[in-house]
Parts: sequence; C-alpha cells; structure tokens
Amino acid sequence: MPSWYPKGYFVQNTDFDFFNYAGLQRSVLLYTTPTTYIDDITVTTGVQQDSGLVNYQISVKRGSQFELEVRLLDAENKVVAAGTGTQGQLKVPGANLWWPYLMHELPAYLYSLEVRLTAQTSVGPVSDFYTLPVGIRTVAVTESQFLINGKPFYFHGVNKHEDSDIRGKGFDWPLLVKDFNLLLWLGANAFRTSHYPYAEEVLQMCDRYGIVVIDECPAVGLVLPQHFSNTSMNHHMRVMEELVRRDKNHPAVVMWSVANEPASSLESAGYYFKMVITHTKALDPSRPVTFVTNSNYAADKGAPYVDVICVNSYYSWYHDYGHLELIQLQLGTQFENWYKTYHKPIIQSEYGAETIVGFHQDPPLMFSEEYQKALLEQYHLGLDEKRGKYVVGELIWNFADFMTNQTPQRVLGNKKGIFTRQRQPKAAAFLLRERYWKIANETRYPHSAAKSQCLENSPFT
Ligand code: BDP
Repeated sequence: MPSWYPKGYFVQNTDFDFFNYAGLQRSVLLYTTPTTYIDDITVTTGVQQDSGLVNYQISVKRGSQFELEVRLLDAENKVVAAGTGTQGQLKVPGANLWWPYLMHELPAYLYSLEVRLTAQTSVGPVSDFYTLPVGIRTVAVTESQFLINGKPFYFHGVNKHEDSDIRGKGFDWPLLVKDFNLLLWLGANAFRTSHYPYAEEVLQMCDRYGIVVIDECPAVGLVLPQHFSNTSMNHHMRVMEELVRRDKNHPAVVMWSVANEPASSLESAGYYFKMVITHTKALDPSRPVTFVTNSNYAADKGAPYVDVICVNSYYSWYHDYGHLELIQLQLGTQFENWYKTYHKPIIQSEYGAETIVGFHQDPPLMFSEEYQKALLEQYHLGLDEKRGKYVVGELIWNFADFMTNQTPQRVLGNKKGIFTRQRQPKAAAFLLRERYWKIANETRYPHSAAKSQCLENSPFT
C-alpha cells in the first residue's frame, strides 16, 4: 500500500458497473421437512401433435419406503393427467401451451403439478406435498431462428438490474409490480437477468405474464488471464449447477447465459467456455446456452460453443462520440461478420446511451434525451435490416438508471435507463414503446387492435 494511504487501509475493488450492496437482499425462509421428504422436482415439457407432454423426475430424501402420486391440474383446477413413481410422462391432449406475452392472452397458461408423498419411516407414516406451476412449451434454435412452440420468436425487451432508490438491491414487491407494469406498457416480451440471477419471485412473475428470460449467472468481470484458471472454471460450473437447479422449472427461462463480456478473445477462454457450456448443457439439455460477448467476432474463442450469439455494442457512445451517422454501417458490419462466421441466430444483447433526464439539446448532443432517442433510432434502422433474417432480438441497455461505484465516467450512477431510477419515462421510453408494439403487431398479431387488446387485458391497468 503506497504511503499516502493510512496503515491497513482497505477498499474493496469491483470490476463491474453496478453497485455492490451488502446485507440481506432477499427473504430468508426457514422450513422443516418430514423425515422422508420431496427434495427436488425436475419438469421438462414437449409437444406431440396436439398433446402436451410433461416429463417429471422427483427426488426423495431420507427414505426408501414411499409412494408418490402425481397429478396435473389445469387453470380451473381440473385434473388432466396423473401418474405415480419418481419419474414419468404425463400426456395432456389438447394442451394449452405457455406463450410469451403478446403471442397469446394474459396471463400465460400455467398448469399445477401436485406431488404427494406418503412414506413409512421408523417414526411412523409421514406425508409431504408440493405444488409446482408448469408451463408447457418448447424451445429450439435453428441456424437463423429462435423458436418457441415452433414459432419464430423475436426478443424485444430490456436488460435490468435489481436496483432502486432507498431499497438498493433489496427485494420489494411494489417495485416488482411497477416494473412489470412498465414492461407490459412498453410491449417488452423479454429481459436478461444482467448480471446475476434475480429473486425467484421475479421469475414467478415472468412465468405468469409470459415475459421470456435469458437467465444469467454472476460471471461478470472475467477479464484477466487468471480468471480462466481451472479453479475458476470449476467454481463456475458449481455456480451453473446452483442456477440450473433453482430455475430449471420456469417456463419463462428459455436460455442460460454463462457470462457477461468476458475476455473471450484470450486463448484460455476457448477451453474454459467449452467446458462450462458443455457442463451446462449436460445439466439441462432442454435449453440453449449462450454468453454475452463484446469481443471481436474473429477473435472470440468462446463463440463456437454457444447456441445463440449475444453481442453488445455501443456505437457512437464509447467511440465515435456524436457520430450517429456511423451506426447503421457499423451495426450492419457487426451482424454480417458474426453471421458469416458462425451461422447462428444473433441477439443485440446491449446497446444504449447515457442520458440525464431533462437534458435537452438540438441538434442532439451526448447525454441529452434527444441523443438517446436519435441513437436508438439509428440502431433500430440497422436492426430492421436483419430482423426476420437471422437477428432474433434486441435488448436495450438499460430498463432503468441504476447505481454504480463512483467514477469520473458516471454521474450518480449509470444513466442509460429509458426510465429513471424512480421509474419515470425518458423520451426514449416512448420511442421504444412504439417500436415494440409495432414489432408485436407485425409479427404476432396481424390486427392493429392488438395494442389496445393487450393493454385492456393487462392485470395492472
Ligand atoms: C456493458 C456492460 C454493462 C455496463 C454497460 C455500460 O455489460 O454492465 O453497465 O456496458 O457501460 O459493457 O453502460
């Protein structure tokens, strides 16, 4: 420690652009179990002709003398299929599928899987019971499409953070309901849990409202060669095990993201991501896997292993300041380079501009609301060139302004939100809203009435 610091002086350094709050951020629940109990349930779903398939696997702890009864109930609480034992397949003729927001009515259709255990133990007979919401849907990826229930799906949504005034990262139901209200208002059908797993309640809301999730683990800031060691890789795999175990049964989760902006052009990143992605696929063969890159397409060593290319770029923000006229060319080149190299669908997983609410400037200058709008407009022109070809999504950075460490680059936090930290809209929010509803109407609902229909059906309006 240089001599201009007091002896023993310590400051924790973090290598990411959000605030590292301390303390308990979510509810802590204590619960008891019977001697023999249902420890875990894994559900995967499929569709065969007009029947839905629900495959279940149940793990029971501390007991060998037990019976399991499984029942699937529809939204009206009518039993539509039943089974027994630790694993099996339930067939639901004429199943109601789980569809993303705007592809069907709200709320999204959920069945309930009831699992009832009865066991003989040394202390006598015991029973255990669990209900799991189940959405029947399929996810698949082709060379150029992301398919949900066999239909091309276009992610038009946001990246978020668990962050707000007063509460910081602390879980807050009113805030969650407000955020969902804004997502529905916006016509957003997806978000990425940048850059860590979110509270389980968030995913439960996504299941209910059909908001599709790219579920990201906390591997952010893997930027130094030593971050790609075997120790780090093994730890990373354990973290993916925890994430998959926790979130595997959410129909809203359609893809795992194993990292955000790692130094994936390092030689050692190739083996590292091959191993982490292969491991994640083995844990859950039912979902595609990605990581979010900002490396050059020609240098990226991890990209060969992902199912979908998720690429971040900040044209006319972190370089070519003010030169909005370059965006379309640069974005088009970015997409073409990635696609010709990998022939995989691409999501623009971040783009945006720092914007101080209430700053106005004509002609648009950086940090003004006009600049954010103009930058988005240029991106949208570039995205529209490739949408429907092989670009399968766009996620704005960021849903709302959020707190970061203090640095000379940040004015009271990161201001790339289309909403302020208090969830008030900047001009860009209206622009994005027009766009998302237009995309929804073009691609899902051919009838222009879709916007009002969906808003009327919204549980929050
Ligand atoms: C991206 C990061 C994100 C940052 C954003 C930004 O993924 O965490 O907050 O840039 O600079 O590189 O605003």
